Amino acid sequence: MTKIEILKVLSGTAAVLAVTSCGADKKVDTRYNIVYIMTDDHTAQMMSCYDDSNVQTPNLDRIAADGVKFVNSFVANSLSGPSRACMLTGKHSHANGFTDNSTCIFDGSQQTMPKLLQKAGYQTAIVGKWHLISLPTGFDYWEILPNQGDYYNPDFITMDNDTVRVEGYVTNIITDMGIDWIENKRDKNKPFCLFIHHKACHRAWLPELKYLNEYEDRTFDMPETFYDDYQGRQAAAAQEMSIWKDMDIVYDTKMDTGIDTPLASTYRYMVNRLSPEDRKTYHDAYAPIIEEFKEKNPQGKELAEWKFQRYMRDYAKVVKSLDDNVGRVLDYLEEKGLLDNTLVVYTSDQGFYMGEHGWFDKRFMYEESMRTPLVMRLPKGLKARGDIPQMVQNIDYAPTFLELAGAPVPDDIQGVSLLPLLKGENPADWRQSLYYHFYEYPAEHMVKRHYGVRTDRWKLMHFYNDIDCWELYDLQADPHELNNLYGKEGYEEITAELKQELKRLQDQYHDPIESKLARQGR
Ligand code: SGN
Ligand code: CA
Repeated sequence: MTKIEILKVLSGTAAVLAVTSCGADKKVDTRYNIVYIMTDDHTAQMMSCYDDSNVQTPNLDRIAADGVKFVNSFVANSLSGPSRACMLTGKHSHANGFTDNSTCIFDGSQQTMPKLLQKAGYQTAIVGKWHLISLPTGFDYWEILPNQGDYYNPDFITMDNDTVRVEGYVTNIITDMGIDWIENKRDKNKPFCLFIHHKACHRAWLPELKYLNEYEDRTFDMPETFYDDYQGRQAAAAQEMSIWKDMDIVYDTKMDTGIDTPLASTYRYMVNRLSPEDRKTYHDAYAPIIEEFKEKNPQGKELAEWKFQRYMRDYAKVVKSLDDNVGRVLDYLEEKGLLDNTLVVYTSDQGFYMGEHGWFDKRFMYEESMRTPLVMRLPKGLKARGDIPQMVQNIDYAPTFLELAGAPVPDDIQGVSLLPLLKGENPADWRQSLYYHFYEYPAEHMVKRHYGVRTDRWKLMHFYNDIDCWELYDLQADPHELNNLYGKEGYEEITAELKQELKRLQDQYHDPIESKLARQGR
């Protein structure tokens, strides 16, 4: 038997390739593996290592406990497709071309991080939600949900472009597919990067049957901004994502009394995917709640608060299955002896409103949706532990994974590698501001187009298109972003500084928005 030599070296900023020879002709590449788990719409308020007032997520917390928790983690454009494109390319939306969910098709011929990993000798795979319209490129294996996918007995698009229905609950199935790829489908001589992209916890929050009754005795605390009046914030006043006004009573809160609402037929289609037996279990769970709802017939604020509780409970149930499944991945990696050599990343495609400002959904550059959870379990050799305070963004994942793989990071990648932070370093020149740009308007939820800059303390935003409004917040004095300081006396200097910083970022990232607006006379 030939002795296996392991030559893992962390030199300078890059993890250097290690090859173990195992016999004369067989080479095993022992560079770090990457398991990237991304959920949909899972927000930090519903993850106990960030906020334990609503739910417990012991498995997600395990990742942070054995590694790091980024406490200032943000997206560049708070929407699914755009966020995924930022992550894959390491570039802002205008640069990767996927600016919104409704008009874009991802150009799969462009440079992406999975392609660069493949070039560096990695095996790559993605299972679950894709949402970029064109089929995946840069993956040795993929199996994806069509568009948003379904919670119950979902369809998947396979690599031979077939659509197959898989029996079961979507979060369990996607996890099974990920584990199956690691166990049975990859080339075990190569390091791998697996993307497990969950549908959970996207609207309309359909729980796994075994958790239908979970959280039903819980009354969640209402956020203090639930009855926000949007004073001084025109774009916030114009949105259509209010729990009270916009949540569909059948689709979102599952009160199917037989009435027709705009989304009732979509709801029935989703539930009818269950087998007759499972459908009965489902309806039996909601039947007493429907009865109580009919009896109480809540109106006004009572209805708003009732909808809030329903929303929180169903969302929490969906998170519970998700947490279980993240635990399954961690247990599997541990059992196979892979954990010490694997970076496990957990994040979401954006944050979400859990009643703050009275809302569900995301899109705005306000904190709840610009933020996204980000925790990492670190492999041996990466020494950081605990909270990481630096501002990071989803364009940073691509350069991080490339650097970890010892692959070159192309100059046109706009994100910054997080590897120094994972090594426990405190780089003196870390970024002091973040750029954000949201485009999907006019569209569902009617959040106006806007871009802006966020620093440690300040946020400046410009809402444009059919509106021309600026907002300025002091995040220290006003963490809930209720008091728009733009144009108020005493804030001229900070406004000018932030406008300059915004221009610097737009120049750095080559976002043409200012010149476009100038041409339109704005
Ligand atoms: C669907 C949802 C919206 C949600 C978008 C985008 N409506 O269209 O509420 O904002 O997805 O979400 S639904 O009636 O289909 O549920 S994203 O996370 O995929 O960007
Ligand atoms: Ca999402």
